[in-house]
Amino acid sequence: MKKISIIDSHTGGEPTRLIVAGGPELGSGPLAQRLTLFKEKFDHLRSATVCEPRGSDVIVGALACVPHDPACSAGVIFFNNVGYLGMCGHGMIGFIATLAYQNKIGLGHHKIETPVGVVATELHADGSVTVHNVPAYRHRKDVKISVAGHGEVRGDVAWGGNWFFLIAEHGQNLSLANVNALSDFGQRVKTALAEAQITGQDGAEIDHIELFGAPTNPANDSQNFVLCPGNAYDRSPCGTGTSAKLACLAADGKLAERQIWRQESIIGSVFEASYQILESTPRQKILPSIKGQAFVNAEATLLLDQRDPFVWGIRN
Ligand code: PYC
Repeated sequence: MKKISIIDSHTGGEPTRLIVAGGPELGSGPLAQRLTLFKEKFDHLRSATVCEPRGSDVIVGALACVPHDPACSAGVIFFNNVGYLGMCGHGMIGFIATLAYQNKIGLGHHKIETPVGVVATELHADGSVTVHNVPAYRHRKDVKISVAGHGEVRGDVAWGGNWFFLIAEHGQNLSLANVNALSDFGQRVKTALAEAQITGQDGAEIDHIELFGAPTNPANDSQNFVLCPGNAYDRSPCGTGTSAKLACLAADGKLAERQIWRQESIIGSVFEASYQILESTPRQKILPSIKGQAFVNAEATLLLDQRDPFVWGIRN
């Protein structure tokens, strides 16, 4: 029977399931190349790990990899119930906390290789982690779309390691009790974007929808609701979504360089974020930093019995 060893953690309520042994053999090339191999030859191991009946739509998976870049302490590929993620902020915080739990890293700075670039991280003495994400930027401002059942909605398209459509004015009640309606609205926005052929750079699909509202805690700057590609909502404030938000705030001159932005999630967990300007070109690029905390909450062995008709998960 095939076995996969995993360590689970959560970052601000959002789970990360790290494969530490028994994952796909992807060789030793750059992580972008290994990701292609994962998708083409081993996608059944993605679904076996994160989809039902072993997993759930909410779980983000991560594969620990030996890095190709010798400057990096480790490498990681993130995935979910429907596919793969370029970067994942909450997942990276969970990855660092898990490496620390395994005594593979100590306090301080660690470079981590991902398929979309090298991410610098810092493990702090209190267990919190800062992720200096890949460069973020706003691609389009104030894009108008027509959302079925809701009418005209405006938002920004921004990259924060994944593609986001960010909406401030949406008429929705941002609360945990209302997540079904928020998810339905987010799915309609995604459909409207696809129908209007509104994409990220080079035709990339915008697969994350992010709504903003007033924070429930006045110590925070904003609350968000993030709909992820597989239609689960992010329990954390979403590291890549917060990075995309920083890019928009920076482009609008609403947040100064190094000023702290406290982003609250739909369940009340918080990431502390700030940015540095990388390129002051018309399409300004920023380097976002996201600080949060993860807790390891399970260590297990997945058993893959070939007689089980759902051994590779319920795939959609
Ligand atoms: O934290 O970047 C993030 C993230 C992406 C999808 C779920 N979480």
